[in-house]
Amino acid sequence: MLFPDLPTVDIAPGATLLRGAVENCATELLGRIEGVITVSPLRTVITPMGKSMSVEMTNCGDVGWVSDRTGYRYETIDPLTSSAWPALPVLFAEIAHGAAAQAGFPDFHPDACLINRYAVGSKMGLHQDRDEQDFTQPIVSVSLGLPITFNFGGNSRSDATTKTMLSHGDVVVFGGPSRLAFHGVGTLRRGQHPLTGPYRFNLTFRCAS
Ligand code: MD3
Ligand code: FE
Repeated sequence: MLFPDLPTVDIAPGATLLRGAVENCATELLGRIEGVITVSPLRTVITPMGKSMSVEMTNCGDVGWVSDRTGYRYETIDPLTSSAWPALPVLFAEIAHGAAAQAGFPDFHPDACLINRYAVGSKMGLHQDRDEQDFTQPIVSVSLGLPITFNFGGNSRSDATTKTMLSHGDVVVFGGPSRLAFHGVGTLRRGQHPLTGPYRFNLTFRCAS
């Protein structure tokens, strides 16, 4: 197992936090992110509602999550470059698989990784992730750089939310009863992280197709 001695915290049924799990490989992860961004640059996208998202994003893997006037979906071609998304780095695949296995999902082999970059003022409102084909597979989240408040609700938008801080190196596996829970993050506060400067990065690994 990749993180054998790590304490796990259940933040909700099916949601397992591996605090600091990737701290010791953060520099290598950020190097891989840089490599992806060189090929498929970060960009802001517009929602079907016509609003610009405050988070900058890109993808790697067989498919990538895209949003435009016509909707949300996964695409094999990056609409910005008109080429395939960069391949999922082996390190990403190992971390995602290892974290999911530790949380009780040993068959997790993601085909998509959404990379979000938060600058000061960026936020993400409460939403569900339901553009993927297989909801029996979890989503694995990796946080790097500045910390942010994570809001975690239930399966209805109006359900109460709990707040958890997500910090550098944290990994969370959202499966089972948490897979379709509403979630979002608060506004990124100004700060400086030794490895990411004024930014927070979040990787989400998905079985999309
Ligand atoms: C719970 N990203 O990309 S990560 C997203 O920090 C997204 O960038 C946030 O929500 C971020 O869709 C939150 C935690 C997370 C990610 C996916 C989930 C929690 C989730 C999917 C289902 C349930
Ligand atoms: Fe989400």
